[in-house]
Amino acid sequence: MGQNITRKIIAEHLVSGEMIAGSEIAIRIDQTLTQDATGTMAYLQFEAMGVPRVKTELSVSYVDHNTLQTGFENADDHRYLQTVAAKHGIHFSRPGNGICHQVHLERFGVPGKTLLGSDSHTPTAGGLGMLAIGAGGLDVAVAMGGGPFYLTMPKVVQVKLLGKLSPWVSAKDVILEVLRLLTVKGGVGKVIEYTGEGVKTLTVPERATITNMGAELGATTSIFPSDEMTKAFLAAQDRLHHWVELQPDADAEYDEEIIINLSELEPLVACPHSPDAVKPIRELSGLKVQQVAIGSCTNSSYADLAQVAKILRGKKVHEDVSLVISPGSRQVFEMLARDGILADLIASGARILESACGPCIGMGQAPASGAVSVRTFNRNFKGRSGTADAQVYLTGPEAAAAAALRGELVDPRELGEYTRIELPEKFIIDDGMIIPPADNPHEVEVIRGPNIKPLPVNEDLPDTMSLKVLLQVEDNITTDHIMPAGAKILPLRSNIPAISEYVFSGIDPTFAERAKAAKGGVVVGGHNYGQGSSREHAALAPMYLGLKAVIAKSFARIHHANLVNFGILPLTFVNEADYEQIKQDDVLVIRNLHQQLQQETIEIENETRGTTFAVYHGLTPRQINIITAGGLLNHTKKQNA
Ligand code: MIC
Ligand code: SF4
Repeated sequence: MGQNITRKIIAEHLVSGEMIAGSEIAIRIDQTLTQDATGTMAYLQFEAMGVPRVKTELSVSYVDHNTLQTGFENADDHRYLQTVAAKHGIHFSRPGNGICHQVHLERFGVPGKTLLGSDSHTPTAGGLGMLAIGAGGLDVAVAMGGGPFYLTMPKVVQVKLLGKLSPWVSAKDVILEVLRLLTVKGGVGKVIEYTGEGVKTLTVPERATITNMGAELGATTSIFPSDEMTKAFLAAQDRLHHWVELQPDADAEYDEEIIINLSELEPLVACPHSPDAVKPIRELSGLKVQQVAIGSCTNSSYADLAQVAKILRGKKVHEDVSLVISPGSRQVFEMLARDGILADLIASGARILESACGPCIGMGQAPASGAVSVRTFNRNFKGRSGTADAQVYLTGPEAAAAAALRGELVDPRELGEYTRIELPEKFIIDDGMIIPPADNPHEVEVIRGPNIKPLPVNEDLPDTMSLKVLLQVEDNITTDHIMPAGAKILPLRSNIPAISEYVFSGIDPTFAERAKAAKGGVVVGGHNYGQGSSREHAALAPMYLGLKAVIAKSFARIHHANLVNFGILPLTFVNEADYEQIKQDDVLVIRNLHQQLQQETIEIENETRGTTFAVYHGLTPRQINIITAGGLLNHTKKQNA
């Protein structure tokens, strides 16, 4: 049987398990990346493991999220990250050097290798033919220590691309089309592998836009072949030596297949408040727009911003629109400046931000009340922009630039003549803002500011638990609901007691208080619970508040793994109708838990209503050991002792 790319890379990195879709496997990790908002926890956990130097081929620590320094906290975190990196063999990409995924694609990604990153958009590097997976910080810490990464062997979906993109239609429209077809939960347990003649027409940065936003499908990752285009990109990055060819076998088999004809696509938009609420832009033509934000790890390559500049050249941003642009990396920023393109952006009235995540994670630039904001980003979850009632629409850079000029949504095909921006033959190479690990690690002192608090420790999982239903929520609850981000809360990422006060604050501001008072509780959810980011704070902070279990109709992959890592039971209804029989404040009792975990299902008594219902735990023996120990850190300590 012919192999696809995904299975080839997994086979080469397999440490344990069988490559049968749905069963647990472990793979060796070649490279890791972290960013500052998840990195502080990941490195605190790495330090707790007592491994002197990372055992990966390459580990990089980026600073890109918490760059709005409204107090000492973020700067303290940056200093901690820089010193801990120097000491333990990690490269450190300084604030200002760019968004982790963009910089990793440019400077470090290698086709055929594995990458584990503490950020859900790590699959961006799949644009280079890497098997790049997002995970919680603790899993990344384990990988840095040389441990394997455990995951469910995915199904592989072939997305066969035919034809080539028409003028004004971009890579963003390809992934929006995939989201329209598969929805935000359609990728769970799957790798999306792109094949077909159409692939050859897409540059690496375009492929990276597609693999980046594959995260919104809930997919394990997305991947492209490594071909002549990959070679050209790596050569332009002065990294030809990193190129290897990677193609599926001619008779490769896939679990599912989707065909997309690029020539038939048109400009699309994802409507509030979900990346899969996709429509043709022409259907929304005329909708008044108050803010346009261009950037993020999805759409901030040199070609993206050069295309935007071309549209804006010699024109002014509409008087009712605020246009903000954040270049994806310092490489992109410097090239725009040297080519004079930056001058066109400035002259048009665009507000230029530093190379960082910025507005994408609510780090500044919150829109006005009720405003329509058009963004080239990947997520439009309610409230993520920093304004609870803002209406966020996601488009490609061309449509965003058009909206900035017209003050309303317009199909960019109305703009007239189109020229495609080619991949530069040579990028500007300057790694001066990436600090290599220290030669004298024993002399490096790790500096911790007062905001960096020790990791909270969980207790062993009790055998009998009486748990209050603290909250009942609907389908597709995101980690932004569970543990909000934004300029006010993000600086508390290294301080679990402080950040835990904000758990579910957007849904119910009394949650933290009630959870602490209940001394043990459960959250009841719908389908795809915990979709979105990899932030382990969405498990760690609820754990700190006493959450012992989440009962949902289904879970998103990374959040499920994070719950296990922090000793919270992820349970799914055997009979989904039982969801309706539970109300907030009900008391649920689980008895003989340790014995029940040896069976397929667990019986739960609803003491308040005098009923019982069954749930699946779906945990492997390895995961049961972790959960009963109160989480992966406790489990590892016990094993070592
Ligand atoms: C996001 O886009 O939500 C983030 C912020 O990059 C997160 C990571 C985090 O919460 O720190 C992600 O996607 O994993
Ligand atoms: Fe940063 Fe936004 Fe990308 Fe997350 S999605 S890594 S916040 S740019």
